[in-house]
Amino acid sequence: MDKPQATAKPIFMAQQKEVALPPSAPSTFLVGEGTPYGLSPVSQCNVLLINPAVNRRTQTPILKKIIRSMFPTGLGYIASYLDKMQICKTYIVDEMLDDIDDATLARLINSMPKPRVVGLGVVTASVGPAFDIGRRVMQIDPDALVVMGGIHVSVLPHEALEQKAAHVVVRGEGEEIFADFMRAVLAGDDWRGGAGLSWIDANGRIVDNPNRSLVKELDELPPFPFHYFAHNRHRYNVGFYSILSSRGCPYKCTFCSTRSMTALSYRYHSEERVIEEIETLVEQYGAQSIYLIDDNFAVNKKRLNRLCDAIIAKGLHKKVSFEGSMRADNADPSIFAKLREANFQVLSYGLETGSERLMKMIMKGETVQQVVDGIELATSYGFKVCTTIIFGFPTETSKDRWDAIKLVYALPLDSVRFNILTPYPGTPLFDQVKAEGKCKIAPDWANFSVQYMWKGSDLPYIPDGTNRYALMFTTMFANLGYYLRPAGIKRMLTSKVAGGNVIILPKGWIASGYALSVARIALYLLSRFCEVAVMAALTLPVTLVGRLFQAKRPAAPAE
Ligand code: B12
Ligand code: SF4
Repeated sequence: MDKPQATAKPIFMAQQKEVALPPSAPSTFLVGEGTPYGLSPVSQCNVLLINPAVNRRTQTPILKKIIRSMFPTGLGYIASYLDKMQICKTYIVDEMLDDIDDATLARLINSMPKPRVVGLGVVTASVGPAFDIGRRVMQIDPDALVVMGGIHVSVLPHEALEQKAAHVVVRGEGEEIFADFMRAVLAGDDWRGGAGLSWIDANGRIVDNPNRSLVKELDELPPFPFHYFAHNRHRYNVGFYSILSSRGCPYKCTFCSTRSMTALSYRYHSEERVIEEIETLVEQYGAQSIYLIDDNFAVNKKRLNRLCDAIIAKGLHKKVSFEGSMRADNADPSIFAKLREANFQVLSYGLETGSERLMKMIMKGETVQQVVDGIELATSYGFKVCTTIIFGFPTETSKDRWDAIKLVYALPLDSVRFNILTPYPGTPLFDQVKAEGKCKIAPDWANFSVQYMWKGSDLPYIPDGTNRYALMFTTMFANLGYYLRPAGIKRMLTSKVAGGNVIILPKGWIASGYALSVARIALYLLSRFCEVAVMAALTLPVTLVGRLFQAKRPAAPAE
């Protein structure tokens, strides 16, 4: 039982140099006193935070290998806040890296001092595993409190409580809410009045306490605790070298979940704080490339200018490159020049669709042409540009999809990902398709993930005029076609990180043991594609009839 879990083989550390670090701990579950990372053993921690794995039905394990993986940011912030406030020590386990079987869970919980609190971070794609862990914790120790937080339970707090998977749900940003909760729990006080909590009373009634406001000054939160995750730095591939420099996004895209947590606010860390985190990653962990995981790092140009100036003044632009997501309409020549000077190399823009009509409908707030211009301008400044397209918006036609494919294939992009719309709860799009009675929710939301098409078929939403196989066929074709064109193959073989913001295929992978894994993945993808192509052909008559009906209906207003 106490046998350490095998540590996964290090995945490539693309663009990062290996610095002399203390030896890695052999396993997540053995980290504790005596490790060089200053982490506390579980026997000193009243809080166990778990990042549940994404549902296996949602994510194809074989694809997981090449998809960017990253430490659970939200849990890191919560743990370091409890530490800073000297409330208690926290132990973090990431199920994305290590399976948590019953014996392991029992060992962890039984090692904790009382009172014991187990916190789980939940996104829609991890509902099944999260609820399962919650129930298992309750069985192992009926006195332990199970708390859930994260975007999914913030939007739908009653679900976990009704399904007896959690005792308490923290709605919204968790640092301050959970700290107040833990203070009360440890003092033996009544925690039930805390703002931002939903809980279930002795009569089984759910109580939603009032909301708590967002953290006002982000810099009052402690710097991100990279040391909590450093023993697993090889297993998070390039995702270990990530910084969250701002929170939120003021735009109103109807498919995006961001506003469920941060409304339309945009808050950012001071440049001093961001520099401090960059220096930690560069000096302590040898980062050569850092990913800004902000929703949109370029909302405030003055701030971005100051940040770039600070990076340059410290000479960090000579040591490390940067990448991040922004909008094309936030870009202009002056900001591009400054970003290049600060050594930003990869930019991601969401193009979403090739149709101006759909762009208006999803309230993107920018036009297709603006994004196209932004991509071309960024490329002319030497940036590598990545984009994402969403197929399956309401009223979208098959012509819209093929137009988007043609458009994207002609753009000077470094990587692109075509996804099928996942109408996440909390978004206006979810409300719209649900109200129309067209949203299919599998048990535990297992069909809610952008990668679902590679694994399953019961998509959450299919627009009129197509069927699931036709939609999946087009999306898979678009993805495979992009990378299997001569230009795509060349890019995969020569780029520093092929796939840009999506997958991790470091330079030189073809001549390494990694090539075999890639071949297996390619075979899997092609076989799944053939399966879907056959189904699409068999169901073609249904699609054609659907289109006929669509043609007869009056066209949807262009808003
Ligand atoms: C960076 C990022 C990633 C990274 C790393 C994710 C990670 N584990 O940190 C990668 C690329 C790996 C990734 C993967 C995926 N992502 Co992502 N990702 C983001 C992004 C842009 C930032 C995440 C972040 O750092 N947020 C900042 C932190 C501070 O916020 P937070 O995580 O919500 O945590 C706070 C609260 O939620 C709460 N909280 C969270 N957990 C807990 C636990 C407890 C006990 C408590 C009390 C509180 C609490 O307190 C935290 C601190 O304030 C968000 C968008 C966003 N703005 O959040 C999308 C986002 C979270 N991702 C999303 C999705 C869909 C995915 C995937 C499912 C994609 C896929 N495979 O299909 C996977 C799921 C992986 C996973 N297990 O999380 C959606 C989730 C929508 C939804 N309803 O579920 C988002 C919201 C994007 C969007 N706009 O739609 N993602
Ligand atoms: S611009 Fe991006 S992050 Fe902002 S609301 Fe739209 S999709 Fe979400």
